[in-house]
Amino acid sequence: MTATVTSTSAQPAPAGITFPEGFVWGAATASYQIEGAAREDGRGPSIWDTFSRTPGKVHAGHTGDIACDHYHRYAEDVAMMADLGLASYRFSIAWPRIQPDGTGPVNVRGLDFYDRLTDELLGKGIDPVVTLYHWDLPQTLEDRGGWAVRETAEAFAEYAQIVHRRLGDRIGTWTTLNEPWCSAYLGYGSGIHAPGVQDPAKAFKAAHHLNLAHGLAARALRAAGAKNISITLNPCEVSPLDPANPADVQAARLIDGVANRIFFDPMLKGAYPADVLEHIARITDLDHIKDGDEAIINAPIDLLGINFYTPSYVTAKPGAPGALDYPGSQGIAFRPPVGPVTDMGWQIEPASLTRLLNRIHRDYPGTALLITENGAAYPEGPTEGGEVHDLRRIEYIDAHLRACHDALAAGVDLRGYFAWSLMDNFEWAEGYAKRFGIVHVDYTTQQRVLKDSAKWYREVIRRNGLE
Ligand code: IFM
Repeated sequence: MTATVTSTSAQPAPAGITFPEGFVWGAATASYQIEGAAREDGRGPSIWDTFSRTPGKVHAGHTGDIACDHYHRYAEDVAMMADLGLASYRFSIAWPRIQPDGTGPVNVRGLDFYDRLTDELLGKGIDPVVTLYHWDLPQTLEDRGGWAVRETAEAFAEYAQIVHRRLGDRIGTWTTLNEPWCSAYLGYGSGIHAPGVQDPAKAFKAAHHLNLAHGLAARALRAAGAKNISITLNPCEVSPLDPANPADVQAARLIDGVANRIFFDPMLKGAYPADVLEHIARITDLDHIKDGDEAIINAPIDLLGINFYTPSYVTAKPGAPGALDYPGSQGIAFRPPVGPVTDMGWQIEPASLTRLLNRIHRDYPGTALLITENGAAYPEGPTEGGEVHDLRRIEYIDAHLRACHDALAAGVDLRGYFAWSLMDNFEWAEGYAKRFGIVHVDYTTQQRVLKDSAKWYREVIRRNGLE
């Protein structure tokens, strides 16, 4: 059965659209969120094992110990991907499976798992897109300072080479990091993610060392023969609440620097913006940024992954405490969401994605883009008949695909779209309480059920477009 997208407003139904030939249709997951098998086959502990065991950090004390048990059910999951017609699958590799201590001895059984998964995908004609780091840092590295120290960036480049040596003959696309914004600012700024540190200076040091890790790994992968090298960022379109108010415009510029340009500019232009460096210098010295670092971070990439969910609107508000995940944002207030929101409380504004893609195209010309994540959390579960009617998710994805198409029409070099997520999973601090999957997972039985959105997405892929 194919779900029909019905408009909830009085607007006429939107016209059908077709995507360019070769547009890549995929779905994405991440290791800690789905694999489980947290203590199997020599895997070492990660910061998320520690964090999720720390009382009060994760909803209801949930952990990724079992998650979707994908480590054991990967073949069944790949068959499901094939049934959906996915051309590509984006997954991440758990560093602690490969080097349980983050440096030193390699755990071959960890590599074996990704070898099996890769072969299973290729056997079904699905192109594997690998992310080397999606937040599960080996705990030993955190004990030595984590992303706040330079050694972690150097260790990451070594780990990248180890994985490439084993899988480089079969993996086409290599993504270094997923969303360094989250690792730096949620991990070391607000502390709502592992390792749970609240220290603005460390947050900025982490941002730089993540940038450096990307550059060092990109260089090493290129030297080893990798062809398609990328990073995934989660840029946010930050708008002034009142565009006519210079103070609001200045507030938006500051947040844009901390959220976006601190990553984009060294990677794609080879230098941190002056205003961002000035801002960081108000919080910590700049000794952690060494001569030559920006050139390393500027290593050429072939593709830039964009994860998009929601926009931000900010206003200057003297006395406002600011947000810990935007260090130094005192005096700035974030407008609460307006209009419809997802189960995460995130405002739904597809046109913001079009504007964001156009802006990246304008400010960083020549960069090929891929939507590596987009989707929505909604709670719908199976009816008595065993179906999951998640119409709101279909509407969300439909609207964001139209936004992508608008960007394509404006000349943006957008190569594909990956739905987040293939299946319900461990949503970090929210545990299993938030469901992003187009496939429903019953965590008691581990049964997978295609939601209406998955059946609808299958038709979108088949048609290479929307009705
Ligand atoms: O689940 C996360 C994913 O791991 C990274 N991007 C955002 C998703 C939804 O919060």
